[in-house]
Amino acid sequence: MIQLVFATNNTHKLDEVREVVGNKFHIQTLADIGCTDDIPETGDTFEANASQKSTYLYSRYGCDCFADDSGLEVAALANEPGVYSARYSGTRDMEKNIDLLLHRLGDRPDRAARFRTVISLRIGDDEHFFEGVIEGQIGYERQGNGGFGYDPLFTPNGYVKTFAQMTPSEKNAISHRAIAVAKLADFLKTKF
Ligand code: ITT
Repeated sequence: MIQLVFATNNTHKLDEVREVVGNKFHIQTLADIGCTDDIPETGDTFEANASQKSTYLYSRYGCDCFADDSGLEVAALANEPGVYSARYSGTRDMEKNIDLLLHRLGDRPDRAARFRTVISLRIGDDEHFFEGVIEGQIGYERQGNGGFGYDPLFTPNGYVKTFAQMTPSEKNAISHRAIAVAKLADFLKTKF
C-alpha cells in the first residue's frame, strides 16, 4: 500500500484526512518519522505554504509526503484571515481569533466566506497540487462544539448547521479538505 507522511502538527486535520482516505493509502505522522521540527511557513499564499511544508519534509527526510495549507477567506474583509487564519490575532488562541473576526465583521449583512485548502503532494522530485473550496456564511456568534478552528462560525451554503454542529462524517462529506483529499486519492489511484 502507498505510504505518505502528512506534514502537519494539527491533529484535527490528521483525523479528518484519515477518515476521508479510509484504507486507500496509509498515512504516517511526523511523529512516526521522528520529526519534531517547527516546519517553516512564511509564504503569502496557500500554495506557497503547502509547498514550503512538503518540500521541507521531503528535502530533510526524503519521504513521499503531502502538506495542507488552509484557511478562511471572508469576502467583506478582503479575504482575511486567509493565510493568517491560524494566527489572525497574533496568537494561535482560537477564542481570540474568532473574537477578532466577529469584531471586524461587526453587524455587516454581507457575511459570505469560503474555506480553502491547498494540498502539495511530493512524490520523489515531482510536486502536484490539489485544491478544495466550500462557500458559506459567517454567523453572528459561535454555534456548536465540534470540529476545530473557525468551524463554530461557518455554515456552508445550503445547510442550516455550522461545521461545528455537524458530526465528523457530515463535515467530511462536504468540506474543503475532503474535496482536496478526494482529488489527491483519485490522483494516487491513477498513478499507482
Ligand atoms: P499545520 O500547518 O501544522 O498543518 P495549522 O493549524 O497551522 O497546522 P494552517 O497553517 O493550514 O494549519 O492554518 C489553518 C488554520 O485555518 C487553522 O489553524 C484553522 O484556524 C483554520 N482552518 C483550516 N481548516 C479549517 C477547518 O476545516 N475548519 C475550521 N478552521 C479551519
